[in-house]
Amino acid sequence: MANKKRNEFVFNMNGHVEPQRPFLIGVAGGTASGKSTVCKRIKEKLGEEHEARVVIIGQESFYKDLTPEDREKADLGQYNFDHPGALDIHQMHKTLTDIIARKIVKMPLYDFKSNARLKDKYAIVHASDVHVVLFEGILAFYDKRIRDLFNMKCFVDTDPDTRLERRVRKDTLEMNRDLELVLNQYITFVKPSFEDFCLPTKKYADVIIPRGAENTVAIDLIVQHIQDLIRGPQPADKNRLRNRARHHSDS
Ligand code: UZR
Ligand code: MG
Repeated sequence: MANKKRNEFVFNMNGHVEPQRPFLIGVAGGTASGKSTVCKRIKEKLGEEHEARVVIIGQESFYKDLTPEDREKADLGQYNFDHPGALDIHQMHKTLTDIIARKIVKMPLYDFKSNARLKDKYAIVHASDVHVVLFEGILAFYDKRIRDLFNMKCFVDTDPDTRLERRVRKDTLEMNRDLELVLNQYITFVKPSFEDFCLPTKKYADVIIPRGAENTVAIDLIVQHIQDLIRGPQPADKNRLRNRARHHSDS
């Protein structure tokens, strides 16, 4: 029964039935804006209410391996993790295109505490039976080739003071980092890079989510929209389309 239902998932965009590729959603926004939580909520709702299989991919999986010198800098809060150059954009693109092609994809896992990929640990995504992929990161919309892969683009727009407060709490309480280093890194790298590389990509968003995860209305609307695309036109819509077509051919 569950399988039958899953086979019925066909994405219908602008009246065209697309071949069954996963529906790819990009979620961008500044650090600590609530991107991961927004994705989690969307995943929970789609899973619980619509039996959709949803995978969340974080941009941090694509941080480049650091050289010993960069590692030293990172430990002193002097490495810019917010610059596009810190990311392996090519691998990011390849992973997403492989997922679209329904391949089995091996993704590195990242550890924020050690600023490094976990050794010999991967997340395996079986893209053949995934319905929706949420890709989240500060620079999710930075590269045009990656941007063009998304069926839907959301920008989580949370007040910068709130983001700073959360960033400081996370880094000091959860990561045990030194407050002075955290604030220094924020003012030297995080804030300027946000303004240079993240904020300018807000214009590409289809949906802007003010306040992030607490915005349940926006999240419900997004989930509803995805559900409509997943189900394709319902009988009532089909009748309406048929009547409209008849009307046009009569006139
Ligand atoms: P999100 N970051 C680290 O602090 N350490 C790392 O090894 C990798 C990333 C931070 C980075 C960035 N800078 O702003 C943030 N800081 O992760 C992006 N400070 O992650 O989008 O989840 O906030
Ligand atoms: Mg995050």
